[in-house]
Amino acid sequence: MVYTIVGNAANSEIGVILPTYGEADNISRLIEDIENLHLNTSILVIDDSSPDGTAEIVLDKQKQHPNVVLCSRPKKSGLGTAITDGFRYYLCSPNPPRYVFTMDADYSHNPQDIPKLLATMRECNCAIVIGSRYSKGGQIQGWPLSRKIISKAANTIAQTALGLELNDCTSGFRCYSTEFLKKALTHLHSHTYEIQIETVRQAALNDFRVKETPIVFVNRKKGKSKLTWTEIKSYISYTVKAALTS
Ligand SMILES: Nc1nc2c(ncn2[C@@H]2O[C@H](COP(=O)(O)OP(=O)(O)OP(=O)(O)O)[C@@H](O)[C@H]2O)c(=O)[nH]1
Ligand SMILES: [Mg+2]
Repeated sequence: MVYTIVGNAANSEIGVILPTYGEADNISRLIEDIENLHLNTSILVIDDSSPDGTAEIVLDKQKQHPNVVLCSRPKKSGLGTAITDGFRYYLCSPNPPRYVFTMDADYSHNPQDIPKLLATMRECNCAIVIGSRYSKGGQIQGWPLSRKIISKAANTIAQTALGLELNDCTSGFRCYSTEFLKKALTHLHSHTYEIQIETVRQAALNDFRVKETPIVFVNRKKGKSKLTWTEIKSYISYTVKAALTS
């Protein structure tokens, strides 16, 4: 696949990966709100040639914010590969950030929670800090019952099949230490949403610590969900195979 990368994320302490497919209504505000935290961040948008012009909005934002990088991929290629491409980009940069965040670009994850996850990471010096919807103090707002059931089932499957002692192993709002990512990257092969399980599993297998901090997750108000049966089947298939081989 040929990727186009525009921008430069050099010398930031924190890298933020935003995977996007059809997030034109959300991306501008999200970038601004991350910038307004005034942390030493760079923002890497991994966009799969969204038909709604997400990439053009990001290119426009670069004029004001040179720390915004756009990686354009030719076609929709899955959340898992978007995240691992983001990890690869940061790890291959001349001066990688110390911490790498992943968050959804639909505004379900509040950028105001970034400092909270970061504080937990700095305190505990762990591999991953998860923004957890299911820890005490965490919440989900605006999801219909059907979506809550899918999320709970996905968590229960991963917890029981793989023995993961986490309240929320599927949350995509995370802070990773670069040290952990360097060790884990070659073992990450997920195409879609199972990337969230594969990463915590790698941490567990290699005795890295994972911590959770509560977040309030708000259902997207704009744009469409990309979660389909294809992603659900891929998630179940990964978890079952991982359980059988562990
Ligand atoms: N680059 C890229 N990004 C993706 C892909 N699939 C999903 N995303 C992005 O990943 C994030 C999570 O996807 P969502 O559609 O919000 O999925 P979800 O959060 O599980 O489901 P809802 O919030 O209920 O819609 C969003 O920022 C999406 O734009 C993909 O194939 N490629
Ligand atoms: Mg979402």
